[in-house]
Amino acid sequence: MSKKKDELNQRDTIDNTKKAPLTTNQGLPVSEDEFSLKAGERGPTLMEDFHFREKMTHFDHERIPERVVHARGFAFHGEFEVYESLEKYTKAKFLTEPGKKTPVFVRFSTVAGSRGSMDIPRDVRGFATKFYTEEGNYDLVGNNMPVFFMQDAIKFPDFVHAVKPEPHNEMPQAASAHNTFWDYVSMNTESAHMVMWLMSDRAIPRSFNMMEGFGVHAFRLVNAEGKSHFVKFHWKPKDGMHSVLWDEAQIINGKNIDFNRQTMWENVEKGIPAEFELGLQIIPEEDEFKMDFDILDPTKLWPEEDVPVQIVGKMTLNQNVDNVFAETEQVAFHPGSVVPGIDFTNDPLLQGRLFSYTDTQLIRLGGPNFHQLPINRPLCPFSNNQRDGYGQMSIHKGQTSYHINQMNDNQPEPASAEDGGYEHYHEKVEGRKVQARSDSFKDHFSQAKLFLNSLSKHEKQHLYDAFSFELGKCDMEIRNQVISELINHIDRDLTEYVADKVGAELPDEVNESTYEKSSPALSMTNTNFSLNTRTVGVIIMPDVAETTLKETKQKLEEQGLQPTFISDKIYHIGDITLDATFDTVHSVLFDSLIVISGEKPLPAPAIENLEIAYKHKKAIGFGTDSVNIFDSLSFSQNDPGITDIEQDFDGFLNNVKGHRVWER
Ligand code: HDE
Repeated sequence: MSKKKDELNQRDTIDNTKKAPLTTNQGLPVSEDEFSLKAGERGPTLMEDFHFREKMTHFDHERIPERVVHARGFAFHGEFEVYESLEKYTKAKFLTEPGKKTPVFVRFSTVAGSRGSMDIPRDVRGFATKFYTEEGNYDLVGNNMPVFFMQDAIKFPDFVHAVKPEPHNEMPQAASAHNTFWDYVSMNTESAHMVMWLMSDRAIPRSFNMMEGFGVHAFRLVNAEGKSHFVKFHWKPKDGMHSVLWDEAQIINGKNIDFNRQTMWENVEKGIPAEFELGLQIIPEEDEFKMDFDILDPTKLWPEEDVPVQIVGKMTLNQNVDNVFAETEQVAFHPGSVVPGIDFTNDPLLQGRLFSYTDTQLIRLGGPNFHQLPINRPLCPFSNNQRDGYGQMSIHKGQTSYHINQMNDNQPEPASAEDGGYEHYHEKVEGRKVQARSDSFKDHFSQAKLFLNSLSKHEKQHLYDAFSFELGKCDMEIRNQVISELINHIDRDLTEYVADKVGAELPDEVNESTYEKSSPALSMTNTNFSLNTRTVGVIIMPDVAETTLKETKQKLEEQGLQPTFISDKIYHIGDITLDATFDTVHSVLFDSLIVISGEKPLPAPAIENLEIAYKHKKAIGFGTDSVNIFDSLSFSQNDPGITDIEQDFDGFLNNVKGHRVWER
């Protein structure tokens, strides 16, 4: 168990699984919890019933404001292990002792939707990590996309107002496919690059363990000698990055709104962790101006081919929370929570974030002591002269609460940098006070084009279709505006395709970016492929032999695959009880399907599931005795990705591992 989870268990858990009397909050045992105190059996309820009043009052106050963005999230405990000392770059202790393990808590989230929205909208995913280090909590509050919608934090409220449901009718929920979002991005073209990411498959990840994470901004690493390097942080998923299809996402959101959180929660319960490697892109200070963009601009990525990602450690998420509200909802991240050896740059987006996160916790968690909540408390001791406030949970002893003091020997006392005190990097700064943006931030389209240039054929097609879907949901004036002001500046072919698809005007002038570079690392085809956590829906007919079922189950489980046996009702075949019916599951919830039928023809729901799995380019396997199923299907056993599992089980496994059969 990680140290943090251990601490939570020891100090803060009220274990309701154990036998214990029901008491009031004052500890008084309660004798009656079904009937309120009344004057006679049919009489009015009496104010005097303190247990009723306390129970109801607490209930009335059970909700807190959801996060203004990233409201829907799910979190896991785990640990981070650094592979080798990074003392060359940083003095952060959790990065300088090889093999050192640091407890972490990671919250994954969507951005636009409210707390009860669905798991797979088209959206950015938050990927926020709290490292409980011996030098205090370090928060790496990142996303699953490496760039952002704007360059200056002052524009964040405008952007969020535009992407959230429209204020006059609060529609649509958790979606960017509406007028105000597209009006905003076409009028604020610094969003162009990020919009390309949002329209790509990265916006609909298959699961939390199959997406990358990015710190987005350029940060600084500072070593013991005070030398600084610019750094960008990456999380690389061990299972590779994979996404669902948009058509599939829309069905999943109806069939299982909790799809992402449920799959990972279940895996962790089964003892299957999610693993990510930490990567660093480093640029020495003296190379600050060597790229063809400004490295402080958060709408630009540093191509991995130019600045390689050095893998420096591994994070393993292997424990579920015990209580979602206490942990996932009350966790408070802040990009300003750093440790010695990690510092900020002048990225104007980052600078604004440094203000926003504490401010938002004050309203959300109701006062200045939220750092004392069990999930937020550092594992190392902490002490200062901050006192009182709502929800103060500590009893500070002593007479003085100010610095400098003589009465208490000046305790608690600041530490020098040598003794672990945080010292801000001594950056030389000069300039006039101006409200302006550097010219070096003004190229909005080159990296949007870089991203497009880097995609494979099917990824490009998905992006074209995503633009067409989203603009198809907007008014014609907005479609025209987006086409002429935004995408015509990125790529003409994309512009022509989308304009034609949504019936918009095609601008006469060809004005596309001529940027020619590509970055293979941006394509999801260049990733890891693994069977880990992959699922198989096994459709069976009731006349299938018990031995066939047992063999299939064993073969799949031996490979680490997770089979779910499905039929029209729950049959008991020998000592096997089927897992699910066509009423409760659907092919969109699985990575692949197998069908094993006996003599009987396939029922309609089985046909529907197989047809949809085929449409979603999933691996489909069948048993040799089931060849006649193809009489009722629109595809044949010779199509790509359709395999006889008795003849070619490895072929089936390869198709599952490959995620999708794109050539179909
Ligand atoms: Fe955030 N962001 N953000 N953001 N952000 C919040 O803080 C904000 C930005 C990110 O799971 C809020 O506690 C501003 C970039 C994540 O609890 C709020 C700006 C990146 C999470 C806030 C940004 C992020 C948040 C809302 C522009 C990727 C969820 C609730 C300057 C690097 C953390 C909260 C969790 C949450 C402000 C831009 C990531 C309002 C002003 C860029 C993952 O403070």
